[in-house]
Amino acid sequence: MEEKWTIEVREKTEKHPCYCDSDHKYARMHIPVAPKCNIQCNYCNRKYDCQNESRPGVTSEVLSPEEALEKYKLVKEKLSNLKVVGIAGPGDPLFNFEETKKSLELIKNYDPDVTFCLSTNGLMLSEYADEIQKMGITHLTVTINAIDPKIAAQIYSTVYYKGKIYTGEEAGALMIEKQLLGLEKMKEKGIVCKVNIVMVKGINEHHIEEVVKKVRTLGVFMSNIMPLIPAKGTKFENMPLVSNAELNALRNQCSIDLKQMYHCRQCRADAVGILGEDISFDFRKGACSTNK
Ligand code: CLF
Ligand code: SF4
Repeated sequence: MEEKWTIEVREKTEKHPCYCDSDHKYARMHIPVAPKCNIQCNYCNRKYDCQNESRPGVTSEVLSPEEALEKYKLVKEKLSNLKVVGIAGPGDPLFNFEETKKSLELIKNYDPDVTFCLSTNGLMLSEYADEIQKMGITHLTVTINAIDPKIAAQIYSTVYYKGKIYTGEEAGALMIEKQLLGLEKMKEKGIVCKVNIVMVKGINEHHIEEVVKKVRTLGVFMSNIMPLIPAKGTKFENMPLVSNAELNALRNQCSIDLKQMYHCRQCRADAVGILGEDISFDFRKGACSTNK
């Protein structure tokens, strides 16, 4: 890894199951403490709440910060290879900032060695840059599906920012401006960033290479191109599926410019365990089972 990251951060990256080329040794745990979102992506439906459904935004329960700490203690006891606590929804962690901050504070007091990871839509990222660094977050993902407002307008239906609702190209332009500014700030702070991109056939598939080239200039560690999951009840529910061959061809093409992630499992907001070998851990019932 490059000099811009401290030795401590580089060591954490080597044990982060999403950032390292996985040999499936280390586990991560998502704490679902962030229920609200400030935007509406056309592929997102957080209403379906099913134990058997595995996709981003899905959780069986939303936890308070105190419950998240209790769950962390239980999981840590069971998984000695647990390295990372991530907040990946079900909404946006920065739009639920107080819950995010409190949860991480509590867990850090209990286990100062844990790696903290956030996944955000990026709208509030530049504004919380100082706080993110103070909270000890070392790894951060921003989902950037387009850097052209016309394309972004087809993916985000509404954006709520500072008391105003934006739609169309205005919404797309605002998202792009904030996401790119956020990445710039993260780079200044020495935080390791990854950019997730949802590949939507007919909308952004021919534009993704451009997104990757752009975020590379902002010092991101890698990008993660993920296929659209056409979830029921969303505007994109009838959109075509992306095949593995199409997905990997695009990843290979983009790997010329930037390191690519090939092992993403499009995790639930309450995922726990090694990637692809999640443990279903119902905190309130104290139940635990494997969910491969
Ligand atoms: Fe979670 Fe995301 Fe952190 Fe990993 S997941 S917040 S970076 S700890 Fe990983 Fe899951 Fe893919 Fe995300 S496999 S969906 S990339
Ligand atoms: Fe859903 Fe995340 Fe988009 Fe918010 S940013 S609408 S939680 S996918």
